[in-house]
Amino acid sequence: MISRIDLRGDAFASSLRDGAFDRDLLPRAELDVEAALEKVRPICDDVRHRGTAALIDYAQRFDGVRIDRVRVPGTALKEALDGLDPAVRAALEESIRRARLVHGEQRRSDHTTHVVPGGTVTERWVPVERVGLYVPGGRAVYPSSVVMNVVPAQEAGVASLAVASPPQADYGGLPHPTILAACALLGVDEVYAAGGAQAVAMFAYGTAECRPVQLVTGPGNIWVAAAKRLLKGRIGIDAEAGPTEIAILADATADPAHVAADLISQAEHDTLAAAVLVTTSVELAEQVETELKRQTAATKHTERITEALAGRQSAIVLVDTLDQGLTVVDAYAAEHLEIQTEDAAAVAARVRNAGAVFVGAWAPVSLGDYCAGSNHVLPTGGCACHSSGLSVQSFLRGIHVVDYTRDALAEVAHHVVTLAEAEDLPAHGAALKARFGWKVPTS
Ligand code: HSO
Ligand code: ZN
Repeated sequence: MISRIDLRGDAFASSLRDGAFDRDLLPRAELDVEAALEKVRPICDDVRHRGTAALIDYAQRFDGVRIDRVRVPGTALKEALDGLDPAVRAALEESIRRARLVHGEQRRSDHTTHVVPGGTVTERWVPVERVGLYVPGGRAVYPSSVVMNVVPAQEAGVASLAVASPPQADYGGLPHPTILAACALLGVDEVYAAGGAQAVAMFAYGTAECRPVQLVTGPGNIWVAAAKRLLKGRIGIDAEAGPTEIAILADATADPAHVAADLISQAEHDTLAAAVLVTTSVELAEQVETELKRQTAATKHTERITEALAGRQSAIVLVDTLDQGLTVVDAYAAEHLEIQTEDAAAVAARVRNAGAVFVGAWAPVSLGDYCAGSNHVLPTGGCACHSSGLSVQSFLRGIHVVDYTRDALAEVAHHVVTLAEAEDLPAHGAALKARFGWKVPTS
C-alpha cells in the first residue's frame, strides 16, 4: 500500500535545511544509468564500425527477429495507415491538430538589438537540420509520443526527420503498426526498425542506410538513456526520460475518486512510476487510500500499479497548510503536477517547479498525455527545477549575429583592449589595434 509521510506540526519545520525544503526527504526512484554505460559502449562501437550488419545482428539478439534490412519500406507505412482503426486515426488526428495549435505558436522570431548606433546583435533562430526520434516498442507502444516529438520538430522547421523503433517479431520484423501509422499520419517517411542503444548509435554515427543526425529525442529504456548519455556531444539529446511521475496538491475540496484515478493513471506506466499526493486534508488522504485499493483492484494492470504505489517513490504527504504543500511540491519538482484545490488557478500560478501543471478538476494528466495540445515529453527525476519539456525551442538554435560599423567598433575598442590585457591575452587586443593603425582610438 502507498506509504504516508506526515509533515504536520513540527515535522515540517525540521524538514527545512537553511530555510529550503530538503528534497531528499521526498520519495524518488533512481535509475542507475551510469552502470548501463559500460554495457552499451561496445554495442555503440559495433554499430559505428559495422553499421547495418550490426543492427541486423542486434535485432536477432535483443528483439528475437531476423530482419534483412533496417529501413522500413514506404509500402509498409502506407499499409499500416490503411489498416489503422478509424477511431484511433480520428483520435490521433485530433491530438496532432491540438499539438500543432500550441507548438505552432512557440516559434520565436528573430530579434535585433541596436546596442549602439551602427552596432547590432541579432538573435537568429535556426532549426537543427536533421533529427532522429526514438520511439520505444516493447511493453510501451506509444504512438502519442510520436506525435509529441514530431510535431514540435516539424513546427520548428526541421528539414529532415527520421524515426527508429524496435523490430517486432509479431509484425515480421517491422516496428509496431500503430507507430508506423502515426509516422505516416504525420508525414514522416523515413523509419527504421532499430531499438535500444543500437538505434541511438545508428542515428549518431550513421550507416549505409541512415544518414547521421545532429539531435536525438524521444523516450526509451535505460539502455537508450545510457546510449544518449554516451553519445551526447557528438549528438544533441533531449532530457534523459526517467520513470513517469505524478504529484497532486489537493485540499478537502478535491474528489478522492478523481485523485486516486489520476495517481493510478501514471502508476500504470511502470513499476518504478511515482504517484505522490500532497494534501492538507487527512480525510481526503484516507478516502484516497480506500479509492486506490478499490480502483487498483478493478483495473487491468493491477500488479504493475500495486508495485508502483507501494514503491518507495510513491507516498501521501500530509501538511498543515497549502503554503507548506506548495513548498513540498516545488521541492519535488514533479514531471506532472495537478492542483486540485479551491481556487486552483491562483494556487497553480504560485508553482515554481513542475514539468507541466494541470489546473483544477477538469484537467487530468491523461488529457495532457494525449489531447490537451501540451507536450507530454517532460523533465523527470526533479529535473523540472532546471529544465523544460520538449517544445519547438528544443529543435532550434539561437545564433548571435554581430554586426558593427567602423565607428561603432572604434567607440568601444579601448574597453576591449583593456579587458584583453586584464586577462593577459594581448593578441585579443591586437585584433582591434590592427584595424586602427595599431593605435586604440580614444573616444
Ligand atoms: N505520461 C507519459 C506519456 C504517455 N502517457 C504516453 C500515455 N502515453 C509521460 O508524460
Ligand atoms: Zn501517461
